Amino acid sequence: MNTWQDKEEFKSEFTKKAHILWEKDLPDLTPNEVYQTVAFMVRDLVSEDWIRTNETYAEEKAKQVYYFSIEFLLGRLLDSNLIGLGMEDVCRAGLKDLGWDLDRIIPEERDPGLGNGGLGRLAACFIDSLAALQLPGHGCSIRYQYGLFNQRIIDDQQVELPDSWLADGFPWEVKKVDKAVNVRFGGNAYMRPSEDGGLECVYEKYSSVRAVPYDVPIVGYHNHTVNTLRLWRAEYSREDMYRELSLGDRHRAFHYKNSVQLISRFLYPEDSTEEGRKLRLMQEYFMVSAGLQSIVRYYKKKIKESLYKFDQYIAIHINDTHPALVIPELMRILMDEEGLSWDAAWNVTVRTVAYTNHTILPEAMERWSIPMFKSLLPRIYLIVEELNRRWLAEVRKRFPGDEDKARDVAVLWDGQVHMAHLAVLGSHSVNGVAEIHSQILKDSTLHQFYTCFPSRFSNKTNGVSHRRWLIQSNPQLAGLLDDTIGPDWRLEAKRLIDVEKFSKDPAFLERLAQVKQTRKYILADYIQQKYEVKVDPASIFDIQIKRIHLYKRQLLNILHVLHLYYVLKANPRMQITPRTFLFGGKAAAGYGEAKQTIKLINVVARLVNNDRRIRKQMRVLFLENYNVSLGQLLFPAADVSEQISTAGKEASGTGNMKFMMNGAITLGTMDGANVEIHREVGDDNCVIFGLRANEVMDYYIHGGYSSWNMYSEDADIRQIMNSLVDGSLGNGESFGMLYDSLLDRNDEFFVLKDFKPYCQAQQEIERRYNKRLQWLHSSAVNIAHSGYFSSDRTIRQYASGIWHLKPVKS
Ligand code: Z15
Repeated sequence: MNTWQDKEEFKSEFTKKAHILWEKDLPDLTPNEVYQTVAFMVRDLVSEDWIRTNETYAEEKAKQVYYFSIEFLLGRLLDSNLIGLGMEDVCRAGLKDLGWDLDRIIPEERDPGLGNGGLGRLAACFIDSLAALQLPGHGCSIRYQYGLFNQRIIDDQQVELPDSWLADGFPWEVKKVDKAVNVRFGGNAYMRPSEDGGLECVYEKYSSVRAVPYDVPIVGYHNHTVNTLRLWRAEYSREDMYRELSLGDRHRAFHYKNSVQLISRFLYPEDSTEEGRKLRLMQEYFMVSAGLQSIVRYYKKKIKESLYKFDQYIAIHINDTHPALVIPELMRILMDEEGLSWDAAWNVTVRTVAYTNHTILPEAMERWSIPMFKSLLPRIYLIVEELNRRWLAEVRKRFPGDEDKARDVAVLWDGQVHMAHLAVLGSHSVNGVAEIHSQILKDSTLHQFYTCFPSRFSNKTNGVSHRRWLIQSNPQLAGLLDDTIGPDWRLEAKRLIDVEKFSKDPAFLERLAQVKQTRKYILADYIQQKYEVKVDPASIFDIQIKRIHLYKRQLLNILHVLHLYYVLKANPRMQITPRTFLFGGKAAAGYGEAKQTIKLINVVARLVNNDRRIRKQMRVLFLENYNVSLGQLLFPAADVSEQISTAGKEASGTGNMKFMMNGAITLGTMDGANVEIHREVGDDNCVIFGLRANEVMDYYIHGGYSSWNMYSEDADIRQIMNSLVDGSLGNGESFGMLYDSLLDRNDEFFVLKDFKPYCQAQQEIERRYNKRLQWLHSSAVNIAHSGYFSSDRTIRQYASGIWHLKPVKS
């Protein structure tokens, strides 16, 4: 069975399933039990197609891509799977007859928070698009027992609570005990002469970790394709544990057990920064080795072709450098286990692997200390050492005496393993995630590599799943679009361009305004229920939601809010269009400035919201625990999308696309994908301000920027800056770390430099908002042009330009 014929069939299946699962009468079920019952029913529906899809791929020997990512930020799966199967209406009607509301059942699912931010959510959109396009592609990652921390705000500050998302079970996973593999750490590795007169590797005294896969179905859109996300869990091997115990050393035995289980216990909470800790390196190798072993095993069992042809059937993609150890690990398997020569193994490896870079921030570039790397992964280190030796010999031959070049492309340098260099060297394809970002890679970050391998470099501008971020998040807008341009856009997001014809049609614009108003009411209700705070649905909803980071400049936003507050205080007669400033996002637990930014937002919020006169004109709110589900409430309700990173710093951004798809107007810098959004919609339909990337670059190279000058020459800047440290924001609060980063450390991200241009851009937003029809027209133009930013377009580009995959009908 892979559908419910009608609601009657749903109800009878539900009754059976609930009885088996809970041994309770239906009226006694808790909402969570209802959720789980429906989830298990959906899994039953999927299983036939899931098996069929795998059989078809194997029978046709279709080329498949494995997308390795240390994060997959899936969000809830019940609703998306119901939509994918086309079963949402039947389910809703059946539940209604039984006395439940699907919209109240859906929130019972806990967000699988197996990611931090953009990188992890991109991976989730990508596997969604692969399945929707019937492309043979699967995800590979870690089944973290604890996802990204839950954020609470206590006394204005972020507090991190553990996210034990698996506590009540996860109905979507299937444990595959028979597919477990071993991953080895530590010990000694050395080369010795082999019988055939060559060299072979001896690897001994290692300890083994059992990697057990948990498979999650990734459901296509109305097409019977079901791909797989394989999540690996680390378990101790009973054998090893009993051996230790039999040797009489209980402490060693339990230490072994605990240290093994730690590998898949926590997701690291850093986004776009790197901590360089041993456990993280263990996680990376654990995922890579387990994933590759299972791919090679599949290849030998089902494809049964020569390993020299591996790349004709298998593509491996690495999402940033975290999985870059696939390169030496594939070399190891091909040489040590399959007997290929170095050169043969290297050819296969390079042709198989492709790499996406997601950042140019130096603090996010992964580097491992050689002593740590070597002691944890001795065999892998030998391979890295050898590939580095061969590579530098080649570079020094081609460019004699150019040691600057050698340094810029070395994998081992200054006592460190440089993962981005490993990734570029061992891949046939390197791409950035937006045009400006890919250009910066070629011009600066990876310039020397670009001169060596120009044809490896390309751009693949990011995208987002219009199924999750429009169909699922905003059914009101989706319905209006169906009424206006027909439903083709659901299958082909480019068709959204047909909305442009209606972008001056007053009747359509009126309905668009109603949809936005409805979504603002829904959000206002949620905020009222959850925080007991009133927001005015008639005000402009101005939203910045993303990880908290200095380069993303939440500071610029909140300092403008503070400035506006002072202006209103000083001019009691002044009237502005009422505005609600909403913020959301998590700060890495160890990132002091980011945590202080959250506190500043909350302190300013109290100042503003407690002022009886001011709060009629503006409100400020920091929403706790921003995650995928909260995003699904926020994007549809936004009027203004804050995308204000320092130009050149945000590789792409993807929230910008979700806002656009939901009809918000971008207020942004010329950074990341904002550049392409601006090109799509034009100056009239977004508001761009601030330094350009080349200007920022010139300041870094030639100097000439002094934030002290900005401070001393501008009274408004002086006022807001002083308030950070003079205790005037209430309770004598002081924000020394932020003050120092802006003044003592010369404002690395040009917050003060861009402050006045940002204030003017905010006034421009207000001017445009008050020309109601023109604003609605802009909103429609944004929706019409958001089709380009569907991850379906991105994935088609990867599939044809990098992976060479073709769709396979299931
Ligand atoms: C992350 O979320 C991103 C880059 C990283 O290097 C890491 Cl470690 C995490 C983000 C970028 O900051 C963002 O601009 C981009 O849109 C996203 O990856 C997806 O490419």
